[in-house]
Amino acid sequence: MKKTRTILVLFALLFVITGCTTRQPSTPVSLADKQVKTHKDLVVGFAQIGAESEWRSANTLSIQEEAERLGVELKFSDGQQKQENQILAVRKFIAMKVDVIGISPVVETGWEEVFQEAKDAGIPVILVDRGAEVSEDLYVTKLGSDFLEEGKNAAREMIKLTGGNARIVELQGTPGSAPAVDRYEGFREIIKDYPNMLILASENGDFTRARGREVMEYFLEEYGATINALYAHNDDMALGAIQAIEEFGLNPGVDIKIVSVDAAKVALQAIIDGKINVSVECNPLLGPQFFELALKVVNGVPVEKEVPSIETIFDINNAAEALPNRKY
Ligand code: GZL
Repeated sequence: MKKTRTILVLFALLFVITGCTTRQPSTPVSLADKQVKTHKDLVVGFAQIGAESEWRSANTLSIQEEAERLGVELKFSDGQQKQENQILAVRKFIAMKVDVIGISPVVETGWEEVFQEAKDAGIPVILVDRGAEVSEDLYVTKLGSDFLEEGKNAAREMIKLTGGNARIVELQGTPGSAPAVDRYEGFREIIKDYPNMLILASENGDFTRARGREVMEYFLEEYGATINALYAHNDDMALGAIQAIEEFGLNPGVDIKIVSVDAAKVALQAIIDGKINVSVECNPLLGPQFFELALKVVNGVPVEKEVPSIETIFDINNAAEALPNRKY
């Protein structure tokens, strides 16, 4: 009897030491067990491009207002459309040991080194709005629009407006920026099948109203009334071009059909006034989606590599209805 009891005690001891109990094999630590952060715990660095357009200002406001609403500590930097300023800002955020870095890269190239520094520092990078040509392990996710599709939609609308017979001038966005590259490509992908959709000239308007006006003045000096269509990569350049067209003595939206991108309030008003014919929406209100992604990333919740924003196409049929509640 005594021998049996000794064996049982030894057996029980064996279980306790090696953990060989009847419990399930050890399960990975679940999020519920981890110290899960909330928005109020977050410190986020955001390297914004600048304040070049209505779209950008609305994008900035959306990010700042959402941070305020959620109680996120936001370190915000305005790059004034210079890549070197954005790189400096990312390095500053790394030194500050923020939890997440958000950035809208002004151009697609030149980010490998500084994104690698963020990765080495263990700080995740989220691309917001514009993309970057870097290896996919250097950023966690990209939130924003499909610029190629925006360019294709702009071309489809231009074909409808001109019956496939147009002499087009194009105001491009910032050279090397993802929206400019893709809107340029997308537009051509569609019109290549229409032999009478001719692009007379295409120049950089840098996404600003002032440059859009200057370049349109140049186009009008060169081509005059032979121009019957303008494709602008954003509304601000289209609005600048409208000033030049009117000064030249032509009717924007009538003599020269105008298709632009962004669908900011000012463009919807210009559509109602008959001066812009179509604006393809590019939604800048990315604040809520950005901070939702940031929290997931910090808490180790898997996120998609690409998160699309939802867009509409505005023309004379829907602009008036949308304008009163338009946030940007
Ligand atoms: C597009 C955004 C572009 C807008 C412009 O997502 O990057 O930059 O179309 C802005 O208005 O300047």
